[in-house]
Amino acid sequence: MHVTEIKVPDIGDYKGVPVIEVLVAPGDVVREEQSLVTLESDKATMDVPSPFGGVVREIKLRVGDAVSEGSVILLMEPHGAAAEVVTSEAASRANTGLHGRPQIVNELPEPAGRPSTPGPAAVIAEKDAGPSGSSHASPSVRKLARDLGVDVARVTGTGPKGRITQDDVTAFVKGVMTDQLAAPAAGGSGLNLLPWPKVDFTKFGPIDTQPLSRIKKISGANLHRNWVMIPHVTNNDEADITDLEALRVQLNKENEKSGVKFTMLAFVIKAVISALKKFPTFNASLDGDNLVFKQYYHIGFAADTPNGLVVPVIRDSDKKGLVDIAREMAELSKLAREGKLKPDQMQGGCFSISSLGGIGGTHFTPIINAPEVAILGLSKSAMKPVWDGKQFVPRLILPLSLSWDHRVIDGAEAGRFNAYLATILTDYRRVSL
Ligand code: CAO
Repeated sequence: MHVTEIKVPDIGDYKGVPVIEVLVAPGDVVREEQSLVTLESDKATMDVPSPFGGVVREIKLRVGDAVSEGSVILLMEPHGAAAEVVTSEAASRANTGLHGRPQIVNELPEPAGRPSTPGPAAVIAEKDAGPSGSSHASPSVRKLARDLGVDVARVTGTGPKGRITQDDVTAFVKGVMTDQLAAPAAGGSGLNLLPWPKVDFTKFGPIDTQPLSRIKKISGANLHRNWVMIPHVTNNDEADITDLEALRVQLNKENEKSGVKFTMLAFVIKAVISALKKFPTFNASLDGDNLVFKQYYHIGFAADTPNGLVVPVIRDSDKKGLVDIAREMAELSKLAREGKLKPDQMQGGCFSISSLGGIGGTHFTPIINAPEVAILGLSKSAMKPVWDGKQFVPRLILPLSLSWDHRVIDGAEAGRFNAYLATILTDYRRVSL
């Protein structure tokens, strides 16, 4: 294999210049004059272009290395013998005259009688002297921005000292495209967000990188859309479940042999149905300018599984008794943990409940599960002193966190929903009213 050493060309008086970006990787096919690395001194940013086309075989330096004229950048296998001819022509064309004729190519192994060939000069940009004022970007990045019609002044740099990288430019373009696609027909300014921070975590300590699970990827995309598109508000409230807990414990004792365990969540599902019947907007979905009021009550509950979050749905929960709901919840939770839920067991939900009660916490902000318009979060119940008018008495208090879509529901209505739910949970006889 015919391999050629590519070296740093004549870069004027600059010595020990740090490499700030390596723009190619082993296996890359590069064009003549394509930038290979970016160097940055106190005063200038320089791109070192390839003297000819070829395939990169090995990179000989890393970001952060300090280099001077003659430092080896990489080994390249040129595109055939024609490369030598092209190289010298290209070198003359590319030599800007700024820093004389560079000597950057040495062959490995040097074929007998073959002179080393010159390459193009480094392309140098004075720092902070770009066409867009104080934007700090290397020549190759500026060229990429120009080619894509991007004003570098609008790009936020994430490189060292705020330098704009190629990734920043592409992230900017992606951001603009995404905003334009997502923007409503009537217009809108778009989010115009900063690019996601790119951090080399290995700089700070050892790491272990693992791919996201399939469930996390799917639920993540859904959660992200819901969080960004729905104007969420969360109302926090508390329910006194002292008597309900006593009932739950008693029922569990009586049904010990049946194998069905009544969990607090099963009671809450029944209570939620009463609240949904009283406040039908919470059992609705937005469809353009219409609100679709559902005449059925399918309740989803968030289940934590080793692979991520899933939301099985208990269909027609209003028509089922506590025993059936408790049994179905246990079955669906088991299937969820085993990754065996079928798609239709996660579809058609009207309202979701996310219970962290078995784990802990006081309140949280659940994310609405679109196209639903509200979700109830349950945290861990705890004994608290409650003033009964004469004295403080110990009561078991269940925290309720209701997130709702402000396009559909108003704060007063949400407050009433929570208060009503708390009343039912406190006096469970009301659940059937
Ligand atoms: N307060 C205090 N204790 C509670 C409680 C509450 N609100 N809710 C449940 N508990 C207790 C239960 O009584 C049980 O105690 P015992 O074992 O002594 O009887 C224990 O906590 C464990 O309950 P559980 O979690 O097995 O049962 P559950 O019906 O409460 O929940 C399920 C079932 C599927 C919701 C749950 O297993 C789960 O996955 N929870 C996590 C949901 C989640 O991840 N939500 C976040 C979504 S957003 O990322």
